[in-house]
Amino acid sequence: MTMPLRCLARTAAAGLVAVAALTAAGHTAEAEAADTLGSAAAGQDRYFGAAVAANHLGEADYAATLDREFTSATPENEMKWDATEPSRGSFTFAAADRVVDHAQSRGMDVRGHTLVWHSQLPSWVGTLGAADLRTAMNGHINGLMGHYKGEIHSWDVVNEAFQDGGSGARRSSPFQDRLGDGFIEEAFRTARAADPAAKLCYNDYNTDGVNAKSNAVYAMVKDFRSRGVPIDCVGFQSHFNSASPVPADYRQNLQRFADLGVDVQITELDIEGSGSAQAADYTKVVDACLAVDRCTGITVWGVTDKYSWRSGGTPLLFDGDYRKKPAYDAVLTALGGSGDPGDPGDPTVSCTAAYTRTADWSSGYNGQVTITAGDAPISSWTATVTVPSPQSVSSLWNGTPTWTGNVMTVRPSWNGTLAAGASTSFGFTVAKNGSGAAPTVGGCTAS
Ligand code: 9MR
Repeated sequence: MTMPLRCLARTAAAGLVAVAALTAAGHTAEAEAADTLGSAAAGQDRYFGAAVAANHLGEADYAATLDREFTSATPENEMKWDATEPSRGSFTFAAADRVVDHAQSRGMDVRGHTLVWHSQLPSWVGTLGAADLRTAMNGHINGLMGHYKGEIHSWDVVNEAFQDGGSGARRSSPFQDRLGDGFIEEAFRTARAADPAAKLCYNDYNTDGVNAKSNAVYAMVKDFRSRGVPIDCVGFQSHFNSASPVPADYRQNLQRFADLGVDVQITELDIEGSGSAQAADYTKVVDACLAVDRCTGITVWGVTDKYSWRSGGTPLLFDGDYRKKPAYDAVLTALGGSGDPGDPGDPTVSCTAAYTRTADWSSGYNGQVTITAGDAPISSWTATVTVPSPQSVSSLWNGTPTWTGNVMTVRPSWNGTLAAGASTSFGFTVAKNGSGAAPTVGGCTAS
């Protein structure tokens, strides 16, 4: 039952991809600047992907942002061993299918993550002896790759098999401990037979620059290439923060792997931080990928900061309200695209006005209105103040008033430009003429 359903999905998706390609070609002919991450990356012959969680697809903004911006989807957890084969030989694909079906129906490609990994491994795997474990590993690869045969552009066949630190040694895992170094080669050979159309990747972290760990992976890939072990790509996870910044030799490292004859992919990119510093780091990563011909695509590890595995570090391109961050603009620009003001997802240009009475005496008072920009920078603002009759305004500072009856419309004098969230204020002196009533501030508009 399962295979025919997945084959139908694939055929439908292929049709959609063809339409998308035609549309993209039309855009190029009109020389329009690409205004999404996916279309800008396509202009550089690359994909731009995101890790996707099945349980968020029902959230309209999540799905809309994913569908608008990305051309590749990696199920964040749904294809892992604990999710797909919780007990031996019994496969559950429902959650992974939801991600794959969603992606395909929107013309996105799918990255497979991951077949053989020491983590998110159901406990039964760790109880097996060597012979049984070998059979189980190959059975797991065949089960997953068979289910999605022809539908996955790249599979992370083996994930994180090397230790951190200076030794370049393999990491202890049931596979390493019972099958020895050869388990990686065996996994790749099994994977090639299971789905010859899929690119087969080795994926790891802290291998983004030249170091002992990446040297060990490099030696393995070189050995595989020289002996004809089927490997097509190396994934560089690229989880960055202040303790693990974008390495200065990132491009050189990607290039030395590419020179072995494999593609390189940035597979789980996120960079903790905010504002222009975060944006500059994202630019470094995109520039490095674009400088390496065989860097075929970039995947960010999530759509929105609020669902990131490092959500406290706000490491992604969209904030928790799906607004584009400066890092988004930097990536789009680095990919050769450009956004339009008023794009969906752009922060709205807005301001608020708040009134306080700052001084009061028998015949008069001073009022102050504080103007605060919303989530986007503004270049001008307008606030209205209704002064109750019979009061009159005798002076006003830090603003330029025009009058209609007793409604005063105030625009900036020198203080129109405000950064996102920044404030300015104007003040005025009122003659009470017998009434101490408060003025009414009628709101703020920004441009
Ligand atoms: O983002 C994933 C998170 O939701 C899971 O809880 C976590 C469990 O191990 O795995 C995260 O994804 C990891 C990926 O599969 C492999 N590289 C490191 C990623 C971040 O931990």
